[in-house]
Amino acid sequence: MLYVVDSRELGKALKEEIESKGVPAWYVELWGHYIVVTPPNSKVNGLKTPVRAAVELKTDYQLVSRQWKRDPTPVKIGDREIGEGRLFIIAGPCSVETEEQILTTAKAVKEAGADALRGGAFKPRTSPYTFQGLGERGLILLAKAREATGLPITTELMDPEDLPLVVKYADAIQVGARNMQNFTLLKKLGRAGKPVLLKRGFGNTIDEWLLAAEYIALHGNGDVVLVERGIRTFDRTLRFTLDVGAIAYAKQHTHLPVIGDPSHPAGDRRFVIPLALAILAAGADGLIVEVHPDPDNAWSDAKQQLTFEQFKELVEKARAVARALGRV
Ligand SMILES: [Mn+2]
Repeated sequence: MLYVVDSRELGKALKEEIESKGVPAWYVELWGHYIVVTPPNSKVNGLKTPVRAAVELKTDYQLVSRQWKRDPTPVKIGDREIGEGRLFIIAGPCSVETEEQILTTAKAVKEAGADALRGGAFKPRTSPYTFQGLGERGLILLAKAREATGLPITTELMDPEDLPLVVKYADAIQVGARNMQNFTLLKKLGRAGKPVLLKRGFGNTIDEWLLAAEYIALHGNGDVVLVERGIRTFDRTLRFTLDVGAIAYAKQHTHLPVIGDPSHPAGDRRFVIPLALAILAAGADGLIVEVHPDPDNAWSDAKQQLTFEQFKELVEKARAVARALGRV
């Protein structure tokens, strides 16, 4: 059950009243609402605290569901908003490598029309022998690029221990596919005070993805952006299978923004633009895409990163699709 009340005092009173009847309850302030939630299918009768709305949800994820909050939730990244009605593009290299690399990329993607800069400092790599990221040095270089261009920066957090460090530099924190169900990390991000870009695990269902978002919201952070990045199927021709249906489904079932990553499912730069356009056509609010000044010599994901020229082409085509769908 989800209850919306008129004040913090009423929220706390309602939580106490429900708990006195032996049912667990959580109080959260999210998206301008005072909310009390109890586990799904745990209706309590005869409550005395006045409530504005009591909603019985038909899903396990409650806070992030569109069943009670029909208006879309915009999420602010730096001074820019990601949400319904406009196209938001995050671009940058897979990994931060050198000062020159990140600065030239930041300038190029900004000029082409990107809204935010991405760059990995802590890299989740399949092999322990491959480049693991520059760590804090990478974060410092990202901050320099923000200073030079004004673009907000997003980067992945892997280890909950690095949270204070990443919070210090990043405007939004990425949770990678491999960490989507790292519940310790998700709970900590609930208290991080920064927007979260939550990638879908490549072996996870849509419901598991939405429940991961619910974890972050229930622990106090409503600024969550869902990111579809491809799943693993029987077909290994492309690196992953982009699940465009998941984007359409998530847009209808949650009020949170949904974006797509065309780079990792493509695995090859020749397929990134078509996948990006499919992501937008399926209803996503934006893209997160890998761009590198010299992709062939990149220290990670060399095959799939776009050149500056290709990124310009992507932005032009993406804008045309967005316009056709009534977005700006
Ligand atoms: Mn990558």
